[in-house]
Amino acid sequence: MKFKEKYVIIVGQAENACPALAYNALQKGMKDMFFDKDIETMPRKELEKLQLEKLKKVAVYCYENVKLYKDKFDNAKFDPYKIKELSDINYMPFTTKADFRDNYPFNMFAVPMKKILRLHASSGTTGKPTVVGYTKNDLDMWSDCMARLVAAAGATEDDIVQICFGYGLFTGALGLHYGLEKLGATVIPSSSGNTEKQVMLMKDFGTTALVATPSYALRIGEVIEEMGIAPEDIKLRLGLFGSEGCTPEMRAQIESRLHLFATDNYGMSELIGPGVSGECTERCGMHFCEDHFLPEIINTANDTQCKEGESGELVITTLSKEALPVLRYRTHDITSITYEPCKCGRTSARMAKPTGRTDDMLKIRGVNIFPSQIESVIMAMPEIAPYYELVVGRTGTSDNLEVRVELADASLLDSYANLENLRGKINHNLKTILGIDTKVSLVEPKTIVRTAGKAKRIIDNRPKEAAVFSVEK
Ligand code: DLL
Repeated sequence: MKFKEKYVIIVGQAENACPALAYNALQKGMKDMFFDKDIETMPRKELEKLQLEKLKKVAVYCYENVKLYKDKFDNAKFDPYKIKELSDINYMPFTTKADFRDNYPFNMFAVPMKKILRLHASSGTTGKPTVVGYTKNDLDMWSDCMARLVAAAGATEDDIVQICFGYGLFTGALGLHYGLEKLGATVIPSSSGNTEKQVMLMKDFGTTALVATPSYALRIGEVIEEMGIAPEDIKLRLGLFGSEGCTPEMRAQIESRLHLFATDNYGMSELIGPGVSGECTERCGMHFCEDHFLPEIINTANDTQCKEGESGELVITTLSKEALPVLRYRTHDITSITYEPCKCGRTSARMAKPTGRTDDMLKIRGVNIFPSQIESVIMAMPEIAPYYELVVGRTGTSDNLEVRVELADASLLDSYANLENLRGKINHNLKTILGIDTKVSLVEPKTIVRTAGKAKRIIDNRPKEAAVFSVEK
């Protein structure tokens, strides 16, 4: 095992609507430790020096080994041999999802197939998936990043971790799996679905940490309740969540149902999978594994870099990948970055929870709306269950939106007046946040579909050519 040092620190105020519960979860043995302290606490000047060296190498490596980059650089008259400082990245062309599509399946690989040990793929909404390949060194780097991030979130070698991401082409399960094994934790590769069995295993095996999408974590909480299992019979203390957005309100719901301390992980298949960034126990942003992933925030109006703290599109350059290096990848995720030192001692940049994607913004009667704004309202109302669907249509040039929410308690159905009061209250709360009226529909308890992976909350009824966002990505 590669622990360089172990640290036990008292965790400060976490971003959390349920501080008492989270604190109890921490008291159940959560420690904050470093997996690779030298790198994780490296002074920023040294880190930036390392990044510059790696940036120079990866730019030349891409130019010499991937036709796409040779063409892009030549067209943009960008000379990879002349990079002198990190800010020279501003002149480097971007890479997009379309580049992956155009080079399907393997044309963006920088090594011959015999060097590829693993393939993963992400499902797109239409057509072919995005394919990613890994060399042995890539797989080692990936599990190192994951081990760092789960250790930062409080996982230890004493944890019994149930991985409820779907195993298969999706990067989530195997990414967490190998990282947690590298840390020394006990892994239960239970995959997603068959939730009653998941709960049985959780109880019988004494699972202490759960890996899942936030929406599946909620579903697991619901089934624990349905099975009449007392929270004390489940030993969960830590949630390692990610792969989809989770508002603070939804996180609070998960924590109060599962009695654990929930942490967030960010990543995407094209870049590696999970392992790009993740929260430490301070929960004040997700730390990048910045020696491997160089982040920028781009103003989409003019494609220039934003200042620290400003919100824009996250763009990432992989600094160490061999099989599939990716330069200035446009993630479409909207977030901001801070370089402020974190109380945990890590020196890496941190990203805020993404507020949405540049391609999932809805324009309703001229007002820009992100689904996460709606989620924050719904999750904060006890009368409604934490499940919802957004049905988007189009009238003329504007989108219209129906918000379908599920009643928490069937007894509300007995009174029309109560239902109307509730609908009015939801409408009012949504209007306060969004600034416009929306159509709110109340549906019976347990009628909105539960998923074991990423929730599909948007039903897009707009004519095909008008749909400007994709739901899955
Ligand atoms: O979801 C990788 C992953 C697996 C990350 C497990 C974390 C944990 P993709 O399927 O390619 O990869 O989806 C990537 O999911 O661009 C975001 O829009 C979204 N996403 C991922 N993590 C988060 C997060 C994996 N923590 C896309 N918060 C990304 C919000 C997230 N959105």
